[in-house]
Amino acid sequence: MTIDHEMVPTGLTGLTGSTDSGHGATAVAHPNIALIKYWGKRDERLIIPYVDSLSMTLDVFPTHTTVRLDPEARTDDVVLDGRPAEGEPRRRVVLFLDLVREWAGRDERAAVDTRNAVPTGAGLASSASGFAALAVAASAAYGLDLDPTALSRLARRGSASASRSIFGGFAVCHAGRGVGEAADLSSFAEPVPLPDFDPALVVALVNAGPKAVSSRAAMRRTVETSPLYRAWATSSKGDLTDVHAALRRGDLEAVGEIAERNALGMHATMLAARPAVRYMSPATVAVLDGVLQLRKDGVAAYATMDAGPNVKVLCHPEAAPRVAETLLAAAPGCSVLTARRGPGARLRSADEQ
Ligand code: 2P0
Repeated sequence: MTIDHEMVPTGLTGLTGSTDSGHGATAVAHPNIALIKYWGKRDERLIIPYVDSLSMTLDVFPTHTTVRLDPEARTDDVVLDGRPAEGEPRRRVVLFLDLVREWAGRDERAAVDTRNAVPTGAGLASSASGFAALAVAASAAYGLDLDPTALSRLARRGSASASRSIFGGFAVCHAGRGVGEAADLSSFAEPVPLPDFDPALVVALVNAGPKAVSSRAAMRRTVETSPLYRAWATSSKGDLTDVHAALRRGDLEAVGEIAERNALGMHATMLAARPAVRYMSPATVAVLDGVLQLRKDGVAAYATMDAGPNVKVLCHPEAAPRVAETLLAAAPGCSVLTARRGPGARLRSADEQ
């Protein structure tokens, strides 16, 4: 398999030039949007998905994360978007650092400073970019020299979707096989080389506020109570096979149709959970109507939605302005932004802004 530079995280070998004084490192990572979704864990501790997923890493909304070791400190210090993190977000970062310390055989505490260009927890994949950046920065700060597969497994322990943001362009995350260590070793993401497939993804932000139900709680409830979950997980396997074939053909229309049905099916599993989880708002449905209208008018545009009310619309780059205009008209008050495929997670050198 050929891997172009966009797909491989750079600066992951050693500390030279990429860390400050060997005690700290800064990394940047971008969110990804799944065309075939991950929803549901078969191992909550190791974060092993039930289903394979496939995504496009974006060129917008980066997360920048610095990890600096502090041999004097007795606890980790975690700052998220300029404020001390508390509660669950802090607990997840500390748990992640504990894992990195275990892998590195070290015990220093760390100061973590992470900044999202995207609203945190709004269904815009901030945990994907967040844990991908943290995996790259923390592994470098603690002196681990991980290959992309190991780095992707590490990122998965923060958030399964983060395993995909290690790579640029398109990536597939394997749900893995077996249980325990076998599952842990076989669940990772890897790039899907598609150098010529470069669609646009128009993001319609209908609400940038934090979601009412975390994706973690929502997927647990769905797996435990939704009678539709298993049917979706089974059909998702077929969707993945079909999307691989469509991607190889560069057939955006087929890719979009498969991605849209996969996302709507995932939301159907949530609507059938007890009690239901509903991330769609009236503005979401208005945007979906706008997408249908575009298709009626002959514009190839296909929607996907994650754990939030925002909609991402796949289209040809030349159609993006028209798509953006239509979505704005369909849901006045939303804001739109056009993303393209973006780079993998990487260490940032000291002189970069
Ligand atoms: C995805 N989502 O494939 C799916 C589709 C949201 C809907 O991955 O519990 O933050 O940390 O592994 O990765 C969002 O969930 O969940 C997500 P955890 P994550 O992108």
